[in-house]
Amino acid sequence: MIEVQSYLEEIQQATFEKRKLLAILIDPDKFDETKPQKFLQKLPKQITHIFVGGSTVKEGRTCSVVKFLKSISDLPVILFPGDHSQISSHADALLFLSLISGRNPEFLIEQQVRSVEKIRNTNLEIIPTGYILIDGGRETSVQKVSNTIPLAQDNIQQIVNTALAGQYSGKKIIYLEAGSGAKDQVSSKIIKAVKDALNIPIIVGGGIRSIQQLHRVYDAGADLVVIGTAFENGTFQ
Ligand code: 1GP
Repeated sequence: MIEVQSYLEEIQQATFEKRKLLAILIDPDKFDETKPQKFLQKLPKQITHIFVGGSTVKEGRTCSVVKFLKSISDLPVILFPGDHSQISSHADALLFLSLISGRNPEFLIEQQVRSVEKIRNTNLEIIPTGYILIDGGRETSVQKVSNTIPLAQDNIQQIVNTALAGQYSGKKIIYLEAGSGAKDQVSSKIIKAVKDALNIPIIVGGGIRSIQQLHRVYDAGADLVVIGTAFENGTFQ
């Protein structure tokens, strides 16, 4: 039995034990704090984490939403920030993302450097995460905001090599992202190929709208799945 010491270790342990994890993603700009009961009732029963973030979020919103979520729920609240302005010391952990599928220095290192002053004197657990944007069949906000080109779904070798480059550079998690509201989710073939090549946990998100899709993604090898839009719209079924 491995002793659990951190949020990353919890994810690593669940991955080791093949216990699947589920995060809902809250976009702070769209979150309604006036109806906490409704929010709690809507949570899927399998939920293990709350992620908070968006491609762009109004200054200060992340912090108030994180504080609110911590006051109504015991679930770990993990930041999934679109940029350095979305860092809140009230969260439990931070996915310290590098957009490794892209070649835009702004999201490979600039935002990370700019976030340091906000992070260094907090208790936030930093989770180095390689973020890989994959074509989800429509242009998504993350593509527009990051000004990077997603990797094609049929270029599996490039996706696997990018994920492995992330692992070799010390990333502790790889996030395969089709983009919020994606038409096509990340394919099972991609998830399986990445899972077979890597020995770190894999997060998958983008366009997952149903239990069947959730199970398909888990069966392909995702360790943690993120659902945003379908939860937000109350259409996850
Ligand atoms: C987006 O992966 C997340 O960053 C979730 O996507 O909103 O499509 O569920 P959806």
